[in-house]
Amino acid sequence: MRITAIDAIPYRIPYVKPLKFASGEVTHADHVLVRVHTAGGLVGHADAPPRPFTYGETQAGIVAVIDGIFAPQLVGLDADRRAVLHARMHRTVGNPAAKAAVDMAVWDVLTQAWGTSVNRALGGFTDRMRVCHMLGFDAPAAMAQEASAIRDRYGITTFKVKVGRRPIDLDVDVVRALRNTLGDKAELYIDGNRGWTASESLRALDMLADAGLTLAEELCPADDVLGRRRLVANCRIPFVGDESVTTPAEVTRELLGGGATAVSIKTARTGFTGSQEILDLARGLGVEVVMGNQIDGQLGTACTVAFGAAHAATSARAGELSNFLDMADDLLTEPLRIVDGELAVPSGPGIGVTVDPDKLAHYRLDG
Ligand code: MUC
Ligand code: MG
Repeated sequence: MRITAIDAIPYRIPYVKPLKFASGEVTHADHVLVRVHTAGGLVGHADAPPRPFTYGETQAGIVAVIDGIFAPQLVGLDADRRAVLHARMHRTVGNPAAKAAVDMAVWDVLTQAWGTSVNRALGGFTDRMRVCHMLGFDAPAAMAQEASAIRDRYGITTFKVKVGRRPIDLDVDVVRALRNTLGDKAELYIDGNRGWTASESLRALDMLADAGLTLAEELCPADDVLGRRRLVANCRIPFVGDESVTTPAEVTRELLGGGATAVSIKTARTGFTGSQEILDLARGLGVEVVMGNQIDGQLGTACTVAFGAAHAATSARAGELSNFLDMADDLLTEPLRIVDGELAVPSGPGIGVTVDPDKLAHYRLDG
């Protein structure tokens, strides 16, 4: 099944509720839809969300690297020769979201051809995951109100709270307000996106010792090597590496160097192939994983749940699968639905979803 063309289509959909966090802010989904066409007529889809504040990629850069480098390297190759495909893409350094989207679009088209779903091809452990909702910066009362509205409407009881502001009391007050509003049974964890120093992080964790947090993610930069090691050594809950662990080598370095004790897996940056490598590595090293969110739309979220539900370790805890709820619209013909706090893997072949041509025509930026 020969690859005949690869499209990189920039599009823009506004957010109803912009997401703010320590390393940046997202007001629009300025993403790139990647399509892989094959000789038999099947087409694979995936989404590339540029996150300049995390990986340096931009929307124009993703289009340029796919159009200018990856497509010429890959058109003509049989889609099932994924090892060749990866060897060619990895001649170019960086560009994780662009590479991940090509990888996932190829998996989409291959599994369609094989008459199965990505979820089943990867392991098919279960067909659904519990959902965690990510709460961006706001005042304590507003964040508590948002969380209770999400819980009441979608049955979600796990929340990742963005922290990393100064003074640290602001975020400490947010966590306290959430615990008071949601009660003891809600799961709460925090993500600093490198906003605090190691000492600020330790102070915040001390102040929140009785808040029942289950995870702490990227509270300070991994590049503050000794400070980070001291923080992680003194953290009583798993310390999740996110933007510091985007490749198997980084995972190994951070885990063995004491910079993290758990790993966030994001299909938006490692695709299905790289996410599988990171999952196997994390399992081999005996650390917990969480399915993270790259502030994905519905197509990206469908990829996360397809992978997360495919394995026991990735479906053990709630996955970050709901931030598409903050968007004004999306590209799919059938919207994803969160019911009783769970998201089911879409049931179609491949990734299981279909892009609506009218919506794409409306939101695409390339004419
Ligand atoms: C997260 O977990 O950090 C914010 C920045 C990014 O790259 O991903 C999001 C969520
Ligand atoms: Mg994070």
